[in-house]
Amino acid sequence: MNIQWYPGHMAKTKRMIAENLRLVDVVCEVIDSRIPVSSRNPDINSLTGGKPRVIILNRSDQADPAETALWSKKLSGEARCVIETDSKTGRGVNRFADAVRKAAEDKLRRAAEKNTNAIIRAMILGVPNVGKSSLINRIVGGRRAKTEDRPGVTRGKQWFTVERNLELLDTPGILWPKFEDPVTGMMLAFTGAIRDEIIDTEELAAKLMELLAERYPKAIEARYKVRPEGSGYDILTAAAIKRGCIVSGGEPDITRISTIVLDEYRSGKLGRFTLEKCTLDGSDDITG
Ligand SMILES: Nc1nc2c(ncn2[C@@H]2O[C@H](COP(=O)(O)OP(=O)(O)OP(=O)(O)O)[C@@H](O)[C@H]2O)c(=O)[nH]1
Ligand SMILES: [Mg+2]
Repeated sequence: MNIQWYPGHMAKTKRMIAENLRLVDVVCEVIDSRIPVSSRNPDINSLTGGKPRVIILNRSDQADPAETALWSKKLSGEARCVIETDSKTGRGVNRFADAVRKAAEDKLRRAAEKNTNAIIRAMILGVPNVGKSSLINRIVGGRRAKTEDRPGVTRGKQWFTVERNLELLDTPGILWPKFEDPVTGMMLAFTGAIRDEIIDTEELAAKLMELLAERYPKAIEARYKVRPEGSGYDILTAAAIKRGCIVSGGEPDITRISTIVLDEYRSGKLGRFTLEKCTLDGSDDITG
């Protein structure tokens, strides 16, 4: 799958992270629980220069819970704290402040020794549409950060005060260099991290169907009343016929069924699916 992206974004990303890094004590890396490999920056370790990190497995409500638990365990080797959240309902978000304080415990201890008050500042980092601003709204209460169901909503950086001693920096979603890798690009497109306008909807839906039919055949069978066999296009075609998506002339309407499948996957109607499985042997460790 060929997804166009502008050149030079890598340099811009590096600059953005470097500039903000000087201002914070903790980096909060927000990951999409459905794609814990593709939604991570492969250069995160070098880019964040050893700053204490909290990993947030967001959208946990949309992922396979058993898989998320495995990922949580695996990623705990890379962060001071890993938490699972659903920023839509707020589930798990109550663990956030403590996680950040734990990550910043060196600074807090030094301040306590000097009898001073330390303000902990944390930067929220992640791919577009993963739920960074929603997470912040859940933490601070209300709808102070702008959120929308499409990538590219947050434009500039913005500070939020959680409590007297804790401040959060919301940042625009950024795509990573590995995004040019076709599998990574596809995973990010499935979940909605990449604008749909630059993607071939039918090709994307066919690829998603193929993957889901392989991983979660029963769910596909139950939802679309089709046999989860053959190519992604074959399954889409069968689903179009079952759903009555037919164009004049009697041909199956692949465009329409493609949009339906992508929407149903993204809204969670199909079920809780993790598209990237966790192996605990370290073979899918992308940060090296
Ligand atoms: N189901 C579910 N939806 C979520 C979750 N977190 C965020 N969303 C939804 O995802 C959409 C995007 O959320 P945002 O908070 O705007 O995402 P963002 O990471 O700030 O996006 P950018 O600013 O564009 O980078 C919104 O429609 C949210 O309601 C979650 O944990 N579960
Ligand atoms: Mg945002």
